[in-house]
Amino acid sequence: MAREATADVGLIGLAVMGQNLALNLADHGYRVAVFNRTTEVMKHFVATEKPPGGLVGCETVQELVASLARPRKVILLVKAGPAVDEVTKELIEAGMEPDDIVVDCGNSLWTDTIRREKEYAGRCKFFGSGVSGGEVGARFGPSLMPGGDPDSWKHLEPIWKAIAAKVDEKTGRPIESYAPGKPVVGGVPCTTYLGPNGAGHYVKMVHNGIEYIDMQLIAEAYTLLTNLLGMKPPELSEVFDRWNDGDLDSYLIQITRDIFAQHDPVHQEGYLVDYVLDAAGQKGTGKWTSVNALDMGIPASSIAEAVFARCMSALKEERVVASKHLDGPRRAHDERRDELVAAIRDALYCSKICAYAQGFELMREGEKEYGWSFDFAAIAGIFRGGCIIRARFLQKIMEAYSRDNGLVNLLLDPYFGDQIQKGQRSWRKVVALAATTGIAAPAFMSALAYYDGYRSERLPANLLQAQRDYFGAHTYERTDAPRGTFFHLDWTAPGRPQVEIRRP
Ligand code: 2AM
Repeated sequence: MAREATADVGLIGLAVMGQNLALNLADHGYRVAVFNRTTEVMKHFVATEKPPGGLVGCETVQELVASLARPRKVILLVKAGPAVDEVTKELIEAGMEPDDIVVDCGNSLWTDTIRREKEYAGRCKFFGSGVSGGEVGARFGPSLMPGGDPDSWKHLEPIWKAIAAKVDEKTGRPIESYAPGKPVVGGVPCTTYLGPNGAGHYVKMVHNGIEYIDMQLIAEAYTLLTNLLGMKPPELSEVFDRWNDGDLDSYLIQITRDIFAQHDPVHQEGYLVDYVLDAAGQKGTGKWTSVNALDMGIPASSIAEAVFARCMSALKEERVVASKHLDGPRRAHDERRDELVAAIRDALYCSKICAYAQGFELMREGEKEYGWSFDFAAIAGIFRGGCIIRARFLQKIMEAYSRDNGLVNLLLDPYFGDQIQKGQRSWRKVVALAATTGIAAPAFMSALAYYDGYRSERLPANLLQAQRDYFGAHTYERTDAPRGTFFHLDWTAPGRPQVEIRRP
């Protein structure tokens, strides 16, 4: 039975993220047609929730398509991977037209989004949008990273701006409301059109890569505070609370503070964090970011290190065995408590700046590789609210790129250069202390190595090139010859080097 076109937007996939995004849309007055593969889930949702804009429960994809005003806009929140193609094809068969828009809001690989846009062209507009902020973000305002056909964006823009998180225009601080049916009024929305095809999903992926390293750095600060100073959860909670009142102010620091304050709900005494098994899982976006960095030759080493740190943690059984066999140094030091806490804070902050420098450098290469044209200030701007990496210092990153969108690396911005200058003595002290006391702090260490590598006029890669030429005749450039002129020496019977001129 054909349904009257009464809904403004459709949404498929009613797991928690889908339900919450549907409620967020309806809180802003949009009438949302909803469908879920398992019909019971949809029925229960529609029966229990009565948001202002209204929900239209659909038992079939055909019903959903028929219920939508043109151009139809259908948001997908189904499992990333083949399900996205299956549902898109179903939508096309159910009557989607060439200008109707399918928006994939899952964590899809950006190359899949590029492929899908081409594959479905002429049948529908396939659009991609990153959504960050977890369940609460989806419900009350996520950071949204849209990419796709610019004409389709015109139709999506008012909706995206309505449902996105908001920040204060002057301070850049999030304006939050967690009251159902009473969304935030005013403020700057945390969404901006990022570019065609996979640009949105690409930025979302890098966001997640930054999230991995941000979390790992906090975890390393925790292990140092615990192992060097014997801090227990309540004290750790106080430290993180203090750290939140300054440059480190961020969602991840806030939840860390709250996690340390959480008692164990099972035992009568003790803190939950001490009972949580130290084996981390991952869904893949950190790995994708690292693989992409390797593919493009960008040294996002700390992001990769954060992924490997999770892999190391997952080897729980092996580590338990190894801990009985492999010796390390004693954890003795003569640092003063307050000074060491402050130094760990500085190490965390400096490492974090390097992590963001890597993420933004990766996006700079990504835009070249895929022909996008990113506004980096706008990207930092939409990370200020709603998303997991939201933090006070993103305002500073936004300001840095507003001064110069062509900024090659965040470390070269005067503000951030100065911040590192102020913190680097402590940072080095903490990294050295981790090494001498045998505490694994791979992200702190790799961030420092990144910093020292990046500021090195000369690295030992001359030797690498000589070795490569020695065993494989891979050639080398000379410091006294123009770049692009390559030499080879027969190292076992040395004479004058042979010159090989290569033109691009
Ligand atoms: P389900 O409730 O029927 O499992 C997250 O997994 C969401 O994606 C759920 O709403 C799930 O529906 C939906 N989903 C996963 N795979 C799907 C598919 N192949 N087709 C339609 N929906 C799918």
